[in-house]
Amino acid sequence: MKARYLVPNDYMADPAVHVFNGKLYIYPSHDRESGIPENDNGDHFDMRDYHVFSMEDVENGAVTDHGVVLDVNDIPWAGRQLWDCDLAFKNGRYYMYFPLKDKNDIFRIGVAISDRPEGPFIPQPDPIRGSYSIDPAILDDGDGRFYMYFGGLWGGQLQRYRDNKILECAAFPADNEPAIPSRIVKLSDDMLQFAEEPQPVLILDKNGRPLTAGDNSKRFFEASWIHKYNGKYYFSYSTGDTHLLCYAIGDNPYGPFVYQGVILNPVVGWTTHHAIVEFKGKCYLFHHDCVPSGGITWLRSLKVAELHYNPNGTIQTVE
Ligand code: FUB
Repeated sequence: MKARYLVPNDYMADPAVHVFNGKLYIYPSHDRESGIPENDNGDHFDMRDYHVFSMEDVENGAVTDHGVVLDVNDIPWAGRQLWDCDLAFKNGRYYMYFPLKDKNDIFRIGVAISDRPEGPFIPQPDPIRGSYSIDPAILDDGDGRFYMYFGGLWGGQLQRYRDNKILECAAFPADNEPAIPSRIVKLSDDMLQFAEEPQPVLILDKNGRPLTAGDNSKRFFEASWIHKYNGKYYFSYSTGDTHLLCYAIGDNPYGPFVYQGVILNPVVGWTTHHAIVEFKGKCYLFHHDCVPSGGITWLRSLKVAELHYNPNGTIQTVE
């Protein structure tokens, strides 16, 4: 299949993608031109709402826009910046998890609920207790347990936390120290809170050593995604300042995960972000780039490409 853009008339990024009721649903961030100058905090990514899109066929089919399903003005605790969200389905309800800065400019993760995959979604009055940072990605482990992976460096504020406590000052490890990890946490039965303390997601090299902070073409930066293939857990993520999408494989949701390689080489634009989903017997990589906006980092466009596995379960790099 030839890679293709999905929403040519608007800027959408950070896709989360799921199959519900035999249809494919896309939950992206909605980029816009806010006029805010670009900086390392990502203030220029000032998104204010989410749309939902659906497709019956990835290769040639139409993409249906279900319109605005959640607006920052409807979230009681909102400050600014609706970033990458993800979805989960349980007992007839759809739960949308979204990062948003609160009124103190601290990223927290909120939940909004709908009885339909295409929304609209009604936000809970408060963010999840103990939540922080950005980029929630949900694993439905198929046994009634749901896990959230989350976290992002720099503008995502993960460097401001250690052992789930906020630090007085942001702290980055030295280059030869273990990298700042993404986090994993089990969700409560009602899907509205954490059921435990978040734990680090350890990524090891092939010799069993944790990836270091200086290994910035391999270590975690942001944009967690998790999927299962042949009974293994594939944790994938962006390396941020080196602009790669990489992956690591583990035997259970908590890891450790062993680094395997690159899924997607750098695209046009600073950020790279993705979802991997199987639909109608094929595997797809949804991601974004900034080609249609002429390289404007904060105006990104949704794209899909087919993804292929090698017989040993490794993923072929998409160029
Ligand atoms: O869209 C804002 C941020 O950019 C996301 O949360 C990150 O993953 C990066 O794509």
